[in-house]
Amino acid sequence: MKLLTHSSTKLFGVACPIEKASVIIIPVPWEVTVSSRSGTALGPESILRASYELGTMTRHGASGIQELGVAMLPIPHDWKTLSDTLRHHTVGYIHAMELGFEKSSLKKSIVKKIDHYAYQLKEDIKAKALAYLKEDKLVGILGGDHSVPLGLIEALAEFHNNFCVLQIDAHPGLRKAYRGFQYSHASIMHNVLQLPHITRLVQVGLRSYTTQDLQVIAAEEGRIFPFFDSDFKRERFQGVTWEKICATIIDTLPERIYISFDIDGLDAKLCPSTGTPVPGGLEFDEVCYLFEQIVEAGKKIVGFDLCEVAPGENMDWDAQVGSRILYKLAMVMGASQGKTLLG
Ligand SMILES: [Mn+2]
Repeated sequence: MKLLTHSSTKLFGVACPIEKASVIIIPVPWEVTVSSRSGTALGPESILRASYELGTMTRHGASGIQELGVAMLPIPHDWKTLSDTLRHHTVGYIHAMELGFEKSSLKKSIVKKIDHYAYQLKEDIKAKALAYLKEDKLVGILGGDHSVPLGLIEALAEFHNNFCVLQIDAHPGLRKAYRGFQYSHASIMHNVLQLPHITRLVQVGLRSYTTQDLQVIAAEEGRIFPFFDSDFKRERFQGVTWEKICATIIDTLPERIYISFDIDGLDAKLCPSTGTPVPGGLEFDEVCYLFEQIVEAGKKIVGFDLCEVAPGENMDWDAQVGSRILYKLAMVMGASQGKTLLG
């Protein structure tokens, strides 16, 4: 695959040519299978815009990012257009399902069509990610809904025999072909676990799940390590420090970690426009501290995704939070690989 050698995005307000970047961000404006509110296909664009202001607002300014070199590829508007078109079909299909027509052959053909394009998207992302990983660059995905990181995780599996996925999320994402879609956002971790390279899935912030989810978690004991938000809250109310809780989480992590960050893992006040906000959740500073502690513990972050950020009607609030999380993810990944200092 021919690598892009220019960037027109100026993520974080810094013009970083792709050939000089240590970290490549692949934007994926895709939300074909989202089940409730839409908007996350606009995530990459809104975060990019919000990121222009970021350089002046952090302790180290833009210097950390400049030193690390972070470049976001141009947003692929053709995928956004396809996502919008296919989503019209999905909305009709989900509505028909709710009315009890899910077995009709017409609906099956819609599912087949959507699975086909979702597979193509995954392969496209995988090919892009592989090309940059081979150039010794670090790669992050900016969604889009939570179905989109699978291509990057598959690409990383070609480089690492075993690694762990640390998932920040209110939802387990363990449904098998949710609503019939193989690549549903609600099935991301089910799909990830099909890769034998993923030795562990550590889920942090869970607070919206079904009995079925809990059964899957129990059946995968030793491979899935769930951390429920309600347990965090109870411990915090009883005086346990966040540092201690972080240490417990870090104890479950092996050396190599992929971070899959669904923005709804955060307190809903920080992501009011995301598709499925849930009360409770992690604070911004708590999650930043957890990431810093992971780096301090000497773990290597091999890749990440940030998904489900949607601009909504709150102007750019969701995107402001999202851009700061993206900044943090890029910095901690770079720092964990010795390419920059924690910023
Ligand atoms: Mn979620």
